[in-house]
Amino acid sequence: MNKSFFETSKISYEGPKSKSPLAFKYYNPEEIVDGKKMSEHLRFSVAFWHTFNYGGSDPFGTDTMMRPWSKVSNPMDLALAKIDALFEFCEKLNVEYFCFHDRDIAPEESTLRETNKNLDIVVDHIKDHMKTSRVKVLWVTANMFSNPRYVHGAATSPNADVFAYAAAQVKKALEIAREVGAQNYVFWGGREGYDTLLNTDMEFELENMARFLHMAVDYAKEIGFDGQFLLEPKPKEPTKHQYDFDAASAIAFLQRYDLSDHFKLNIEANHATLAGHTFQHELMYARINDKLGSIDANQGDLLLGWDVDRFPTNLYEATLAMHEVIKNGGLHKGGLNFDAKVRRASFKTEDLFVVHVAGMDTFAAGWKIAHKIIKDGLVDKIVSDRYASYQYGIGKEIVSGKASFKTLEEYIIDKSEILNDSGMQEYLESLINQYLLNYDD
Ligand code: XUL
Ligand code: CO
Repeated sequence: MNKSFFETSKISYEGPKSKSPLAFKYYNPEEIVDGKKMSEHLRFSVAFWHTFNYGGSDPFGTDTMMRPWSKVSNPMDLALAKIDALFEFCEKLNVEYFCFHDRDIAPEESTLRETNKNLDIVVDHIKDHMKTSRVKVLWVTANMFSNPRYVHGAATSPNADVFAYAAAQVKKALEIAREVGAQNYVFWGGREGYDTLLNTDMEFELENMARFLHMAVDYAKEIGFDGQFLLEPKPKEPTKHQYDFDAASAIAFLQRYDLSDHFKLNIEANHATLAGHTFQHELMYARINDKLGSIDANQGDLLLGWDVDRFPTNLYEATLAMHEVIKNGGLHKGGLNFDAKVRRASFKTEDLFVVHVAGMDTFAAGWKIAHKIIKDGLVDKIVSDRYASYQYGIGKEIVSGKASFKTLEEYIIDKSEILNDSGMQEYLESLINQYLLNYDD
């Protein structure tokens, strides 16, 4: 437990003049804004799977990354070593949270009973670390997409034995979530969708997905797990069509199956763009429906049509995303989880620190710019002025419910001219540029 895995020293804040790849320029975790530390506003999290399990392979080539723990050959020793490395990494990076799938942290055996025994050993090890560390668990999830048994889905599999296996797996994952004090529990429906409707009873699959989620809610209540449940929308990949396609379809599903009170959403940037939306659109849609729970902070590459999980460095996108987070009153139990991986060519172990620093600085700067935009109120005023006609006269009657088709016809039928105003889009875009360049004024 005392062995060090990383030569990199603790990352500190050096300010915007620093050019060091291993120092924060914009993220000062201790800085207080609006009565809260920046670390509390942003609640960064390391994704265990990308940071400790990814070795750099892609469909065309093998691993490129030699990690300090790569030489440990016994699977359980390796699992425990990675937990040690995780706590050292988070502490050096000044990140307070991490997220994991059950199968990320312990090897799978031929029966669930045996697999669960491995999990128990690793979870005990996590709890030991937590006794002396301030690192906590943002969310836990179950991997119900990698093992071949999930070839047709988990809760939406046509095979009832698979449904049962998935249920038992989530039961255990919820027990783990309670054990480690996870603040949230995530369902990403990796294979909960279809490849062809020719072999799919969509209605039955959706009903089964709802039955499954109700069982999860009931079991969480039974064992006293009080974390927030989250659905993570994604339109496709690995399936052709995933049922939780985007925020709008996930929210409609929750409402239709009476799950709305129990779930919020975990919005991922690259999933938003795969669905043909901007990141901000998905965050705003979730927010206005009181469903913005947490964020998987990454970015896609708009020239590529698949999920690339890049570390986020696009300041413009980050600013608009943080605008939604601030308007949401923060992320509450949620956080900013870097569901992102280093590029295959960024194979040095130190790169793991460099990319997280880049992502954290991007969101910290974006948060501050968004904070200034909201505090100045100029953008908000332009938006509210645009709808000013609903504050008096006929507009007020529409909003208050006094108007009907008949009264509206009476009002408009003899009006020969309607006056519209400019949408001001280009001015607003240049105004955002001004904030991006002068956020510290
Ligand atoms: C896959 C994805 C997952 C979920 C957790 O695209 O985002 O890693 O975040 O299963
Ligand atoms: Co994700």
